[in-house]
Amino acid sequence: MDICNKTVLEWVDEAVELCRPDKVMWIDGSNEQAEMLRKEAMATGELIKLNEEKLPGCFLHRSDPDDVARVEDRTFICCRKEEDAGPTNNWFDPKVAYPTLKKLFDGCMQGRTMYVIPYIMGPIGSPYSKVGIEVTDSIYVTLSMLIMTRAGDCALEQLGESNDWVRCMHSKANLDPDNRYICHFPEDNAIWSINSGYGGNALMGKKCFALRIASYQGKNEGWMAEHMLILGIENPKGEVRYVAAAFPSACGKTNLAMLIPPKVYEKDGYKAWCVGDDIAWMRKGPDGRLYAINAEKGFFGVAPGTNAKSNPNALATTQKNTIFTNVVLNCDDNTVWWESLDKNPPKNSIDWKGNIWNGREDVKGAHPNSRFTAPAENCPVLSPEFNSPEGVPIDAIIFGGRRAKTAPLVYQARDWQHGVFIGSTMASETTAATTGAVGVVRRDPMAMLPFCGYHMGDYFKHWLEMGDDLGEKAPKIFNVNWFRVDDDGNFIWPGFGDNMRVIMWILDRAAGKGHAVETPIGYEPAPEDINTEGLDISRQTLEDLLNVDVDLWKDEVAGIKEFYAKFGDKLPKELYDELDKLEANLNK
Ligand code: GTP
Ligand code: SPV
Ligand code: MN
Repeated sequence: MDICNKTVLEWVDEAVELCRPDKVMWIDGSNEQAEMLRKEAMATGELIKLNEEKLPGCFLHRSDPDDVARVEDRTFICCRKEEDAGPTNNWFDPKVAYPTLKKLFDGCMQGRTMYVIPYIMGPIGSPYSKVGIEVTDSIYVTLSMLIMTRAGDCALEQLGESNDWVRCMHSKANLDPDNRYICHFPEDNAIWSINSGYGGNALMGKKCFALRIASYQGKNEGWMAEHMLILGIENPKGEVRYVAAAFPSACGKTNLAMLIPPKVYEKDGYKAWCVGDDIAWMRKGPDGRLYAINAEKGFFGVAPGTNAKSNPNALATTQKNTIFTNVVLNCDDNTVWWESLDKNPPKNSIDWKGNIWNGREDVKGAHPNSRFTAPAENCPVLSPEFNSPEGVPIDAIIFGGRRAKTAPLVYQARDWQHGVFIGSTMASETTAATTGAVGVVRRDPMAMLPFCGYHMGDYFKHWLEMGDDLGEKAPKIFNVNWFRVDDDGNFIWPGFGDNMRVIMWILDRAAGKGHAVETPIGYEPAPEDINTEGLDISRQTLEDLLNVDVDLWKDEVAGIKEFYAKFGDKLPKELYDELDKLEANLNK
């Protein structure tokens, strides 16, 4: 295809001049080209071809053992004024960042090919979609982008002559962790990422563009870019209603997005549809309601824990044309394995680091953040609205995280402002999705702490303004916690498909129906308001799940105060009002 967008051509010329690749290849989105790249990656060992009968079109990739997760301490927001990045982001002065990065990029692609990937975030032809161009020297990144985004000529066609596109410079360079930089320049529509080849550091459509840059664009243009799954629930009459849910990384978005209804609903004809599992772009539609599109075209899902019982739809999605990263290679039949896939760790196998493993019990075979990159079209429950340019109307927004004791199974905000307060005070135990300690409780507002491209105080304000704009038609806001444990540390809620029982209460409430009781923290169902037919759960357990421990919540208030203090006068007054209300309710 002839590329006539001058802004694109000029920028690619500059990138070539800086990186000095031996060759430049424009990714057109054709299968022939992708096939050629796969062959080349197999020849270099970057991809290992898996069993064509059992896993057609599937590959295994092993990343560098030092490059297995997002690196939040190496991720920067490079806006001109430090205060605009806010207290929760690492700021890097663009006056210093650009020269630093240019030095690292200088000649970094010598002896390599530069792949130029034009891509669309969002459905083709949607007025809500946006275009990015990523240059990279990684075939793995290129093939992953072809799965995760609508990439190739379609993106250049959609862009036309426009200058509204995100410039994404990526090089794996030499994977040096000390010189790893994931830098965002929201004011320049640009992202520079170097010395990582992994997931959210390198697939720049994902967190870099679709959340960090897009959240900044959304604030300026009156829409929202959120770390949310989108799920549709169809009732026996064929009516589908949608929820969007924000949980921190590795806290259950993919699982909820692909849930299988429990028998009690399935027998009556209820169905669940997956629109997206990680990134929702939302804006007010022509009828005044909030509409969401999934910015992505594939799933970059956590492998460990995915199995035929927990998430059969995700497992089915990975059975063809999928790239697995950092899982176990079963040498007997050339397939893959990860912890809790089944109870039979392969006896003759290689672990994620490339060492002989053979199912030994003292070390994990797959990395805890090992992932599959799978096309959305493989998903057995992909929503018929997946490619809809208008998106789907959202009835409820759900926040959630991993909390051992504090947060109850579910509660509802009294109104939008209270809902924004709940989102802004979210906390969760950290997971393997980012480097650093696992299992430490940290505040993660709206699951966006590592992904907001500007000052989070302004982000909260933007949420409040969206609520004002949506008025009566705003979705209702809820909070869930699938991860309450007993005193021995066992999860007490069955979770997974059974989470639909909670979603049903949420949808009832969002429709202005359904029973609730008022608690100091918001509206909760009474134990009998959750449908437990067919579930082996005692009333006492349900009461425990819904219990609000006033002392723990008083500690929570203290924690929130400390967290809010970071934002100084950028924290909207409305949220302090809500905090006062919560404190007063707890002291009643
Ligand atoms: P990212 O892709 O990092 O954004 O993660 P995610 O939010 O999509 O998380 P995912 O659905 O992949 O789940 C991560 C882990 O949580 C897996 O080990 C799941 O098995 C586990 N998990 C998901 N849902 C539930 C649940 O309802 N209950 C319990 N106990 N565990 C769950
Ligand atoms: C997350 O960490 O939230 C992910 C994986 O979805 S990554 O693409 O690495 O951001
Ligand atoms: Mn995610």
